[in-house]
Amino acid sequence: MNSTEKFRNYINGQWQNSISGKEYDVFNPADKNQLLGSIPFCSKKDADLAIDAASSSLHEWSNITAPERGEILFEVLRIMDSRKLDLAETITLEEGKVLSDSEAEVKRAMNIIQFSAGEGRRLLGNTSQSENENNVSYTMRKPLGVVGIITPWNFPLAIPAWKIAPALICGNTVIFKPAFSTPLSAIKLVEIFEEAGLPPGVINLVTGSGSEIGQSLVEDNRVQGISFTGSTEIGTKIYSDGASKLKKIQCEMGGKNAVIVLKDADIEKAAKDVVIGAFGSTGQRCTATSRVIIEQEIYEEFIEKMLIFTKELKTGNGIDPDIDIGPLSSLDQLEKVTEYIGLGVEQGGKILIGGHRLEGEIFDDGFYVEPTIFVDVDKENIVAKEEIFGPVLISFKVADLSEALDITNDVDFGLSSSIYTKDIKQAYKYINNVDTGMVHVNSPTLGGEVHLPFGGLKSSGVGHREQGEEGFNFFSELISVYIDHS
Ligand code: UN1
Repeated sequence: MNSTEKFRNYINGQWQNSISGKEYDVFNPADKNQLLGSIPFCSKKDADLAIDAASSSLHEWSNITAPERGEILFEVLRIMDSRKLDLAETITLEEGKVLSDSEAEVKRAMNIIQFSAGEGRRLLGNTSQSENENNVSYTMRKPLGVVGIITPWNFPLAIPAWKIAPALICGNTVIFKPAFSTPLSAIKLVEIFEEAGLPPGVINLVTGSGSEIGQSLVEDNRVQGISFTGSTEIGTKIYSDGASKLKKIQCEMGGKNAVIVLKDADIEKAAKDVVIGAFGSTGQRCTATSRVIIEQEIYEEFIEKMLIFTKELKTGNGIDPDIDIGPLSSLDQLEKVTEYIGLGVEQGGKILIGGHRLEGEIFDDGFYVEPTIFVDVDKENIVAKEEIFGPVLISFKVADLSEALDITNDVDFGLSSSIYTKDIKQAYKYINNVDTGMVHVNSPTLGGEVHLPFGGLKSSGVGHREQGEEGFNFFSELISVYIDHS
């Protein structure tokens, strides 16, 4: 059903249009004829207003006690709990992922809000022994100040939550720029913060052009920190432009995550996990499995098992509970993924299953592509090296763990990886030699728990990790205090 609802920005506690009055429409990627609403198309002027508001409210917000800020986050949690299904449906409608994935995303957003709310009763510093008699020294945390939060379309609720909640508990004020194609989850999240009693100006939502708003946040001297998740190309620009302004920047970017399967692995479990890791969420997550590296003794058997599980997956509109794989999130994504598949074949890769856009009936109205497995791929093939961000898995056959590690590490990215084995020695060799920020043994490359740091090495990330204690370290400055009471 079409919605002609007009949504607004949220600046200084007011829901408002863009200054220019410009708007744009958002559609459902499972059915491009379904209009979901119109959204303010903002520019630099709107971003400036948001920065004004965040700057004016900073003093008051950072002087509210941290436990009190925590109480507001606990209230956010209670409201989210009462709206779980609506939030999950919104994610599925605008992003395309299947409803069970959206429900898991809502849960993940709630977990991080709970974790951050509790931190309001800690935000610890350290006391230390002074060199001088009758002196005391200790560290304490202060907020960074005004921070910009720039988020991608693939986790339109959880990623904003895992940046905004730690930012707020540390006493920062926020300008939130959600992805162009998924603003509705962002709007619902900000509505919840408002209802929970967040004072005006503490969170400000600006929708529209990423490049213009992002650039305003990077250039304005009143913004002290930026937390970004998205492509390596844009993250690199934000990081380097921000560095020239001496801002604190955190960028979480791409992945090309590999699973190694050794000959002693539980093949059934490993094959299931690889298929889910590669094709769940239509492969559109930075921790998706995009390479599987199999020891030669079990290669044929493992490929056979993956084929069986892949054939069982049902692709369609993610709002239908029987569906396993939703559409890609936009026409751009569809074009990018199908282009990569074409290049992979041109460069000598063989497709074992899939490889095409799905057509006919409902598929013509959305951006659907078949789950695709490549075999016999040269290590230098573009699909073996670059992040595709779609349901495409590349398989390799190797002689042993050393060769598997060489392939795993031979990419620009270093986000997540996994090994399947029962041999503790091999597992430790892998843990100690793999170049990724998150390492799994006998579990998929996917996701992470909110109390552990999330992020990667090499081109996958720069700056502090997100989540866990590192999230609070990014959003605060540690001040050293020396007191002489002699
Ligand atoms: C996950 O894969 O569970 O943009 C989270 C991304 C990552 C977050 C992924 N920053 O896909």
